[in-house]
Amino acid sequence: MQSGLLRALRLGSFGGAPIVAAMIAGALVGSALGASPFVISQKDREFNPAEISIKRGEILRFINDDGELLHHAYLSSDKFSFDSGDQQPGSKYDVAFSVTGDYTVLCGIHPKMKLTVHVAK
Ligand SMILES: [Cu+2]
Repeated sequence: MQSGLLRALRLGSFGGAPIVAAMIAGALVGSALGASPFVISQKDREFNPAEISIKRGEILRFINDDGELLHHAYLSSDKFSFDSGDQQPGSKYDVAFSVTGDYTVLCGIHPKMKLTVHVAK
């Protein structure tokens, strides 16, 4: 697919070429920086990473990476809330953060687990 795009560039429809070049650049940047969904591991009674900055509408994927422990990610605030329910080992739960703000996600089973989420516009 990429070689097809490059060939189109070389053959050069003058109006379309800059747009195609911008699309290729965007794809490369996206893969280099990582993209939504962003994986949050729950293991050894910690969220990893413990802090993350995303943009509104992007998705966090909570994965229980523990062998035996349940986890239960939740967020309760005036602006935005979610509740994963009890998560079995190996299970995942996706949350789209649709409202900008700074949030603290907690685990209903392990009170010391904290994840700070910054959601920008
Ligand atoms: Cu937990």
